[in-house]
Amino acid sequence: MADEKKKVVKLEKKKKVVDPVEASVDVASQEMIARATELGVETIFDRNLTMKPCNIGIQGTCCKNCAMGPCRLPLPKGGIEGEDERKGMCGATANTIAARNFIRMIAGGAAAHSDHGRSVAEVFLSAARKETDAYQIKDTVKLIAVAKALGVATTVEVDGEEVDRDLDEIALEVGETALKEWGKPEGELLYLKRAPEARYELWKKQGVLPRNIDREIVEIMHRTHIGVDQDYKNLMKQGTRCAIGDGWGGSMLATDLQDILFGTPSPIQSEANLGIMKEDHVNIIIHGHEPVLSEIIVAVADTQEMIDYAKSKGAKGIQLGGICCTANEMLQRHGVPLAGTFLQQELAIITGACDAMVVDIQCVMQNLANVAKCFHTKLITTHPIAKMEQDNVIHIEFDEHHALEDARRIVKMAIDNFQNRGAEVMIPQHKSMQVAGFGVESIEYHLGGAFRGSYYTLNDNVINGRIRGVAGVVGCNNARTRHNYEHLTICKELIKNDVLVLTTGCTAIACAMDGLLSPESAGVYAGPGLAEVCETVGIAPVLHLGSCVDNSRILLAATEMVKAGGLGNDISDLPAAGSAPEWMSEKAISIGHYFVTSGVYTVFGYMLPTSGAPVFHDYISKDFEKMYGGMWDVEADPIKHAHMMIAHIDKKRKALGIDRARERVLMDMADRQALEA
Ligand code: BF8
Repeated sequence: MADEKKKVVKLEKKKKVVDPVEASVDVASQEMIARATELGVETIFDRNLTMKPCNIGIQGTCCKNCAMGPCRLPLPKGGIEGEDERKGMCGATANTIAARNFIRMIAGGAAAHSDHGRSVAEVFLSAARKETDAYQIKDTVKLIAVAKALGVATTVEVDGEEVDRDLDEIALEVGETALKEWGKPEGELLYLKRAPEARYELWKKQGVLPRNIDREIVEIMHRTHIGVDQDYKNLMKQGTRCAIGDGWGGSMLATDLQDILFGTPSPIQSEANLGIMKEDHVNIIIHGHEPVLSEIIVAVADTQEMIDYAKSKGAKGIQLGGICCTANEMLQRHGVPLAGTFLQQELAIITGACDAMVVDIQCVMQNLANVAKCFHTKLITTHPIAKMEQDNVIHIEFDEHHALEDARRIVKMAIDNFQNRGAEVMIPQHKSMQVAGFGVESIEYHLGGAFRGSYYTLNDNVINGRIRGVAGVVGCNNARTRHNYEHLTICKELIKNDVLVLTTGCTAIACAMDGLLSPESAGVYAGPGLAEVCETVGIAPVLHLGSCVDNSRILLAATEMVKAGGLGNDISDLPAAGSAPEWMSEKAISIGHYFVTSGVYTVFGYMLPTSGAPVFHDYISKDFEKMYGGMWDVEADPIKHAHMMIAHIDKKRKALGIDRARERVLMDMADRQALEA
């Protein structure tokens, strides 16, 4: 008996309990983490305490590409003096293994973005062929712009006269041309020439112009198979080709075709955080990435028929909310509020008020099914490539040919479930106001005005030093770091130092939740120069540019800055830097690498899986800077991280000869003309 007692005490002692304040900086999340503990519902925050990451995998030097391994090559504690003699069974060095693993992550990330893009292209083609009632071409201005970028004729000759070509014809050819980018047998990606000319020429010189989107992904899988490419430099060349094919190919096409189908975003006001859920409404949380699904659900949930149906079941209406990048898609086009970031998906169900969580692809945790079991929530998977094994998950396959019926079924199922709620509803009462929906087009409009829309104004302000530089801060949440702490600390430090922040993905959601996307935040957090610009034009110092595929918008905004003049002739000349403070997904590595090879100094938080192979790490940092003008860096401390970015921005300002201009210079007409020349 006494022994048994001892055992129980010992077990109890062992069970670690999550400290909500240590786990997240967000009060709503803290409340829900505590609630999960109280109810005994296990979340990722618990598993973070009980499962430690593999010490060798984290270094990037575990190879499991054949059945003789896994071969594990940890770096000795004191480092390596003299020759590095570590080898796998086949003789693969630490550099080869780290490079193989790194580019397999690029392939995984590029595949995810690009396959998403392909689905959009297929729906686009269905719409252009008028095979579906659910989707139509919405933005014809963008259609024309994209047609031009893809080399599709927008005018035709009739009786010797050049006239506008029929829009349906243009849409059809745009759809067909776009879809070919995934697998065309020869040539190179058409969008590469949207990059500054100097960048395109550099890629050509380095031999990294992607041929088509899929091929570069497949070739990575081939080259990293046992006994193929065993030179980390050559492996990285393919990693580069593949990543460029993501940023300037699959992701960019996804963004463009989504804009044409669903509308190009423009600034829109909304709210963010779990507090957007309403106790007296049917709450439907949509989570994943492809707006192809969420667009139709937004439309159906807004119909009088569904609202009346919800009322007939005792609810006051229907509240939609988003998690992850689907959230960003619905927000930027319809103002649907954000429910939260990646790490809040389980917490949304723990409110007890989530009547349905509808998921498609990417960043969906399998544990959602286990959490949903503890509540009344219907968890609905919708995509043929993303199902779950747990038997409480409902699969309703979504297809563009019967999209409206599918969406109606899903929304009705959520409404019918409203009455099944238990007594345990607890919605945290925290949310923030935000303005989102920025893009290449709206930055031009906002900073230049309707009359003189251009990037000159932005460049002027960079040159005169009010804006010190521009940073792209993007990416995930990672349960190994304190939820949102790094995102917010880095963004605040950057804007305090007059760096304008462009954000996407979960960083954007984190900023929205903290109020950084409201114009008022300029006066509170931004340095005097940046605050002055923001207050003059009425924008926040952190601009939300959309989902993770929309990082392509950051590439194009940077290109517009180059084209506007005065800041060099390539992206690598700009006083700009990139960051992914809390990254975790393979997509983040692909994004990081296309930023680096587009000429951007890019810092990742937490860690990089390269520490076990220092020679390889030096290659993708120092050598890549020489080759591409952009490089990888890593820093877990958010303040140091931000200052590494600022130091790079200052280095670029010095190279441009504008480092002394941080005193205010008012430009007159002659100055402007000189700039434009
Ligand atoms: O694709 S930022 S956690 S949601 S992977 Fe996932 Fe990372 Fe969030 Fe958008 Ni992007």
